[in-house]
Amino acid sequence: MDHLVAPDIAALLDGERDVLTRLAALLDRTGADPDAVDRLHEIIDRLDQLFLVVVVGEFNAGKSTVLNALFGEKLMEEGPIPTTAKITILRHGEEPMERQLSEYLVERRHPADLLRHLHLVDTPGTNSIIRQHQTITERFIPRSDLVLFVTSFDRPLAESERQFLEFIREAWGRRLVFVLNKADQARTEDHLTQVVEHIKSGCRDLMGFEPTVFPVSAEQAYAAKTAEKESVQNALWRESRFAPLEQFITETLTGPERLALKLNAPLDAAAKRLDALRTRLDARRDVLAQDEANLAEVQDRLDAARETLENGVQRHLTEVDNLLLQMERRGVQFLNDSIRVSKLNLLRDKDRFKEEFQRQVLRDTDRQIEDQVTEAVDHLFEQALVLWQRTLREFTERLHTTADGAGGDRKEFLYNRADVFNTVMREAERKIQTHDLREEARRILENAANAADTLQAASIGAAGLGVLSGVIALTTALDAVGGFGLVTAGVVGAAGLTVLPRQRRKAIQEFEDHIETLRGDMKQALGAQFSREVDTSLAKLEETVDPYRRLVDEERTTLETATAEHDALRESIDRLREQVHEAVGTPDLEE
Ligand SMILES: Nc1nc2c(ncn2[C@@H]2O[C@H](COP(=O)(O)OP(=O)(O)OP(=O)(O)O)[C@@H](O)[C@H]2O)c(=O)[nH]1
Ligand SMILES: [Mg+2]
Repeated sequence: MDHLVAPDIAALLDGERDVLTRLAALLDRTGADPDAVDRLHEIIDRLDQLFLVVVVGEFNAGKSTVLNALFGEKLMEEGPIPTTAKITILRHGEEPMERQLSEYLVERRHPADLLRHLHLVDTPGTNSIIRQHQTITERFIPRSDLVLFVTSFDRPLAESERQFLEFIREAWGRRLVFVLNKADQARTEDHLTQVVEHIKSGCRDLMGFEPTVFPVSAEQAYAAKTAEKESVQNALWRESRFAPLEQFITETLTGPERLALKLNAPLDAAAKRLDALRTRLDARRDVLAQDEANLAEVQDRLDAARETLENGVQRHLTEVDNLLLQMERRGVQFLNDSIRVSKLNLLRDKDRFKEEFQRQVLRDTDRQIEDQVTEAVDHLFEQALVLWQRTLREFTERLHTTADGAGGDRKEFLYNRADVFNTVMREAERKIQTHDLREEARRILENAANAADTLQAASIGAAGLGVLSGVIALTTALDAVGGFGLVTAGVVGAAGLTVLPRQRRKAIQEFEDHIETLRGDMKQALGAQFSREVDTSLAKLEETVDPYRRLVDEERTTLETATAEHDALRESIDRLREQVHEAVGTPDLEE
């Protein structure tokens, strides 16, 4: 483009190329619509090409006729049905010729001087039943530098046009001027003025600015240019009101204004895409905040779960202690009843004494303790599962509720999260259900027994008998009995009889002391074991949330990086806009 070779302009174009390239990369990284990214690349490709004016509008509005009137030649096919099916780019060429550039793109060369300064583009009409026409045209909008929006007198600013305008202006920031065609259909001047005002106020409400509107009759303008008689030409030309539009295209758009438009167009597009990105990032940040709240909630639940689980276990540990207390009571009773002169036979028979002790005192206390521990383990896992299921169910429900209310990208995003969480939930259940409770209980008992054995180092050579309660209780009992030397027959004589009450008291005392120690040891060892068990269960549950946590961490990083890049791009655009303004001014197409 002739004007664009100046070095400062070239530098501005480089700046724009850089911004657009960075933006395209950012959009790509943040999962934007790939079509939008393609459109940005097309803008980049066109940066240093000739000014591009695209004529758009609904089918039958008269776009092709406007172009034909401009050239005074039937370059484009006209017709009362959806007619133009391809984008046609009019470019300068000494010899008229036509070639197909791609499936929906035709290039037509024409020697008109105007085309040395700009490219004009005819497009398929929107809002026809041929949906493809609209798609073809929409795809082409972003790379335009200026849009001529042709609407017709018989249906100015229809609802479908409103949507298309939003796309042109809000999605891509294209600048536009209106051509109100078929002005010849207005019965009075007043009618025409009303329609022009209608378009202006409609635009003000819709897009916040009053556009330039050219009311014309393209048909009359064409007829004027092709009429034989000069008088007819002049009359028709005046009636067509085509002159201001022609002047705008051939003078304004070939003057300095064109450069201002040309340099601002890519910045406008970039700013709009950045706005859209911002909206998406904001939405994702909302979701992230929810995710973070959800994770915090899960953590709170786990903390609360710890208390519930520990309380549950505690009940069983108290029961174990009760069993030992009952055994103690029976033991005291037994020793009290047995260490008497009347029971000398029993005292002399070590085996029988042991047997009686076992029958009356120990009974099946060891089995009962084991049952309690198994129940505690059972309870622990059951509780953990219930708590976890509840937490996850609530969580998933919340995700789905949010996702149902959300649209587009965000919906998909939330469903992805719900999926991750469903996987987490299944995994948690699987982990919990595959626990072998008996096995777990035995492990706890063994560990507790080992701990208790170490504490009770004095309780002699009884290791290896296996079950904790049996080992310790029996050892204690034997120790208590053996401790005062009644077990050998020889010792018991006349002297022995006198000391019997004292020895009874001593035996009971020692037995009570042993049981006391045993209770303390049991409490400590089992308590420690269960506490560890609770930790492990909670850690396992926490682990199952890890994929989700990682997802949230990743998303946080992505959003932080994208936001920083967004802000940097915004600054670059603002800076470039100032530089463009200083170099070539700012286009003003509004009234
Ligand atoms: N009364 C009147 N009719 C016009 C005028 N301009 C065009 N027409 C008629 O409107 C119809 C559509 O004109 P086109 O130029 O083919 O319209 P288009 O916008 O290019 O339509 P598509 O290519 O289908 O999108 C034709 O029948 C034209 O003759 C005008 O100024 N006044
Ligand atoms: Mg057409």
